[in-house]
Amino acid sequence: AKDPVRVLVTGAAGQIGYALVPMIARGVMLGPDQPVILHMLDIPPAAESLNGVKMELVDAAFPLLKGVVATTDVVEACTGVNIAVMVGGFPRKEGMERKDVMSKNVSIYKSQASALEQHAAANCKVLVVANPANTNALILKEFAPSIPEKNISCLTRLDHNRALGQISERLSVQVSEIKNVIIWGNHSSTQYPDVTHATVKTPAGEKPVRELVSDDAWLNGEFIPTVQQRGAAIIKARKLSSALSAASAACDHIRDWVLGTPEGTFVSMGVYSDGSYNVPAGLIYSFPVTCAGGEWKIVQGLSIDEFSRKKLDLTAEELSEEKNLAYSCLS
Ligand code: NAX
Repeated sequence: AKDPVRVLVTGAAGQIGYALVPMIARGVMLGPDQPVILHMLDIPPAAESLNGVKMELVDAAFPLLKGVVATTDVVEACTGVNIAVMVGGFPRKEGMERKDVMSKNVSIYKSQASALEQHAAANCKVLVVANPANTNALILKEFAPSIPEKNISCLTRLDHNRALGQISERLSVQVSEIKNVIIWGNHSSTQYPDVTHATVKTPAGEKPVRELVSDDAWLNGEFIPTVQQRGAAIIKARKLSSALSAASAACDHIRDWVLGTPEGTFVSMGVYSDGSYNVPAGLIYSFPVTCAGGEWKIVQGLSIDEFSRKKLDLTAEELSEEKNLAYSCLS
C-alpha cells in the first residue's frame, strides 16, 4: 500500500473547503488508491466550525482518509505537508478599497509562506485559490525563497473548465470531447479565454472549435465575457460564490500536476512567468501547460494573432499593477 500523502487545505471551514475536503478524502484529487491525511487550517473565530467539519469527515468513514489535523496553528497545519491548497484569505467586503484587501492578504500570504518554507515536506506543491490568486501566489513565492518557483501555482482551472462548459453547451457536444482551450493571465475579469487552439473530437476526426462554431462574433464576443464574468453570475444566482466548481477545479489542477496530463492535451495553470509569449517574467500568469513526472511545462510555439496579443498584454498589465500594489503594502 502507498504511504499517505499529507494535504493541507487552508480556509477549510469556508465554503470551498467544505466542498473540497470530501473530494480529497474520496481520492478525487490524488487517485482512488492514494491514502491521504488532511491538514485543515482556519482562524480562531472559525475553530468550532472547523471542528464540525472534522467530525463530519470522521462520520463519513472515508477508507482513504488516514488522519485529520484540524487546527488554527499555522505551524502545526504546515508541518510535513506534501500538497498545500491555500483557500483561506481575507474577502473583499462592500465599500473596502482594493488596497486594504490587498494589504490584508499580503500579510496572510507572507506569514503562511514562511510557515510552509520552514515546515512543509521537501518538494511540497502549492496551489493558491484565494483571491487575488495570482498575486497571493507571487507573495508566497517571494517570502518562501527556498521553495522552488516551479512548485508554486494559482488556480485558473475553474476558468478553463468554464470555457469548456460554454463550448460544450454551444455545440451540444460532451465536455470530454473538447480540449486545449486556454486561459491566459489573471484570475480576474481581464483573463483571456482563448479557443484558437481548441479542438473537438467528432466522428469525422478532430476539428478546430473555430471551424465548428463558425460564428466568430460569438467566439470573440459573448463567449469571452461570459467566461470572464461567470463568477459574478454564480454569485447573482446563488447569493454565494462558486464553491463546488472551485473545489472540483482545484482537484483537477493538482491531479493533472501530480499524475500528468493526457498526451496532446493542455490545461491552464497560473505559474511563474519565464517570459514565454512575451509575458513579463516575474508575474504569476496563467499559461497553457502540460504536466509529466510531477512538473508542468509551458506549451511553446502556439501562434498568437493580433486579437489575442492585445488580450494577453492587457491582463499582464493588470497583473503588473497588482504586483506593484502588493509591494506597496509591504513597505
Ligand atoms: P469563505 O469566506 O467561505 O472561506 C474562507 C475561509 O478562509 C474562512 O473560513 C475564513 O475563516 C478562512 N480564513 C481567513 N483568513 C485565514 C487565514 N489567515 N488562515 C486560514 N484561514 C483563513 O470563502 P470561499 O467561498 O471558500 O472562497 C475562498 C477563496 O477562494 C476566496 O478568496 C475567493 O475569492 C477565492 N476563489 C477563487 C477562485 C479561483 O478560481 N481562483 C474561485 C472561487 C473563489 O471565488
